[in-house]
Amino acid sequence: MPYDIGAIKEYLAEKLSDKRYQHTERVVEWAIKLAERYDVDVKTVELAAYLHDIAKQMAFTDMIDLIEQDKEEQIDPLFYDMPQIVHATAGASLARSKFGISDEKVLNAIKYHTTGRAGMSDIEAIIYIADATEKGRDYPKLKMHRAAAKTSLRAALKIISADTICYLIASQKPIHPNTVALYNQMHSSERGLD
Ligand code: DGI
Ligand code: FE
Ligand code: FE
Repeated sequence: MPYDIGAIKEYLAEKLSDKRYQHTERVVEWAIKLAERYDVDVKTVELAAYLHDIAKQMAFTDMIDLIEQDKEEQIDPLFYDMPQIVHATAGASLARSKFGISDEKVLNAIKYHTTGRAGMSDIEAIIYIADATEKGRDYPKLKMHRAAAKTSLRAALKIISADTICYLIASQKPIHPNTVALYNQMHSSERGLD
């Protein structure tokens, strides 16, 4: 699949703040390390990492328009209650429409990088984990989360999904079903995930 990483970086540098662009670069760097560690295709992970927050600084209504124009995506009614999650689906739409990305593995890694979901692929997990635990993040359990990422993708998904839900509850925010589904899958002994 041909894609132009130079054009993507140029677009990111123009559309994202310096801070957000630097976050993206740290996610790329960390995601590549995790891909090497877990024997996942590095080029696919690198592309998804660059693109993961491509829509992060778009206006809410522009993100909604973008998703509405994309035949492959749908407006989730919960977007209106959870504006922070919309950039993930909008990012997948933008990757499709602006950069001609058609690799579903990349598109799903972008789409599910914020909420996660049950049954995440290794590529999706790496983007979700690298995003939450890049070294510029600043929260008390960061060290523990990075250590979990080095232990196993599953260990990291387990602890990150739990802490995300704790954070959302502590801030009285609604929780998306995909966030809950990831947490439940990671905390289900029946499936032998512990
Ligand atoms: O885009 P980033 O800041 O790099 O990170 P992100 O894509 O993980 O977005 C984090 C935001 O998404 C943070 O404000 C929490 C929010 N979020 C994640 N899952 C949910 C959620 N917000 C709501 N309301 N519900 C969720 O399930
Ligand atoms: Fe994001
Ligand atoms: Fe991010």
